[in-house]
Amino acid sequence: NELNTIAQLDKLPIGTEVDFRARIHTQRQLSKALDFLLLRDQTHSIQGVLSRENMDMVKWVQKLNPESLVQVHGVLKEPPEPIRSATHSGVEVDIDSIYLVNAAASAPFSNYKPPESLRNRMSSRILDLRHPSNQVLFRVRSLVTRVFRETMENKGFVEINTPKLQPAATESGAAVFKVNYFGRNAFLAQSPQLAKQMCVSADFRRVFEVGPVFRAENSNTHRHLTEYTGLDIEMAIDEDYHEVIWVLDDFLKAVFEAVYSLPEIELLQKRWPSSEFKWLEETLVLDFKEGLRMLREDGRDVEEEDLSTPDEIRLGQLVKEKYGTDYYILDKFPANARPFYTHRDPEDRNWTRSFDIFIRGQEICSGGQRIHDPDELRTNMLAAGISEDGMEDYLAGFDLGAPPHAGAGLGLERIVSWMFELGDVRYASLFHRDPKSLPE
Ligand code: ATP
Ligand code: AMO
Repeated sequence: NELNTIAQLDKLPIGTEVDFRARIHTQRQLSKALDFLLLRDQTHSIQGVLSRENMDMVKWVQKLNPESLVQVHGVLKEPPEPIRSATHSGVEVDIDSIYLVNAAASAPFSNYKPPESLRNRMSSRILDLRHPSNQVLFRVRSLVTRVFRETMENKGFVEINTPKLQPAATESGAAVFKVNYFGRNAFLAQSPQLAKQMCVSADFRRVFEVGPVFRAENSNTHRHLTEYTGLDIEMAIDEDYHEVIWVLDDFLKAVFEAVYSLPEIELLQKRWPSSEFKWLEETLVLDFKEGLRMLREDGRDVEEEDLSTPDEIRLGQLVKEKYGTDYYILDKFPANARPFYTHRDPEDRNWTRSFDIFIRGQEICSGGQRIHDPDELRTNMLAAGISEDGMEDYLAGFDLGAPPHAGAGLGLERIVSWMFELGDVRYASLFHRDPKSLPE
């Protein structure tokens, strides 16, 4: 007989004999005659009742630590005062027998009342991940990736896996991890930027990747990881780089729809309460210059170079007030703020054909049109102080005639963290890496 999940027990008639596996969440001795066990599986819980007629069994169970994995045989019964919720069973189980599947040693904290601080929780990440809110969070993460793959495949994109060991830095600006490659220097990819452009030069037309991205930035913020998961796309464009924006817009709207209609989402929101996420049927694309104007009108002293993080957050609030959306696109960034491969605006070369995407005032994506003219690209690299060493294969693609193209990269942890206002990207990373990770 297959074991039931706790969620399934709720749907069976009272009096049914059931077998299921669960962890001991808490134990309470509330009356002289009975012991109560709160039993938990991935996302659901149920109350188990042990009669004290079998004192040997009661004493044995009392010695088990919370988190111990047990297999229960019992009969479903109506509780005196049902406390049904979406994830707590409305029925109880009268326990006939209980077997220890595997014992848990004494845990550093109780998942019944886990600590609130990130640091304390991360001190025992496996225990923390067992918490139902995390079980849901990582299903959400998986769903975002699935929607990404589905959307891109439906639009004729090919999934690629680009090398993470690179001969040169792949992203100007972001710092790079150096590794010893048989006595030579190699670098961990700071993005699939060069390789995905090379695929377009190779006439793949439309490509996407889900893969690790390494950044050696010593940034101890709630938004920076040293290893994160990038969702990247690159495509040949017919007329205009906004074709990339509309692909991403379809993807993100499909994510919002799918994620906010998950039934277990309340478990996530119980732990991380967040305001309702609003988006418009027709996505707002705001010019960077208009963003600057809104910030200045608000009394902020902003430069034309780039926006600081507090400026971005304030702009997010101003956009929300004016347009009623938590999701928008900021378009046509100044050239100073963008990497060497970014296509300039031919009308005014201080500006570019590039954009960022924001949710709740926080950046989740950067993208834009790329330079496809080899001479212009070499001139830009020289101006940016980027050596051609290690870039030969990349540049060869342009010398062979690359199609006009555009693309973008999104940070998976940032999408999930800002959608649900987790407050820190570390929560959305399984075993996070930041500048303080790894023992000395
Ligand atoms: P990008 O995707 O372009 O890398 P980002 O969100 O990672 O964007 P960066 O351009 O890398 O941002 O970093 C610039 C912003 O990060 C600055 O505005 C600064 O506020 C913030 N920042 C970076 N490092 C730190 C730090 N150690 N402490 C606080 N803030 C930091
Ligand atoms: P960028 O450097 O802006 O652009 O990175 C793209 C997206 O990746 C996420 N991100 C991060 N997430 C967690 N920790 C970090 N340290 C971190 N740094 C960046 C953000 C960001 O928007 N090659 C370009 C993309 C392109 O033009 O195709 C690039 O890498 O969500």
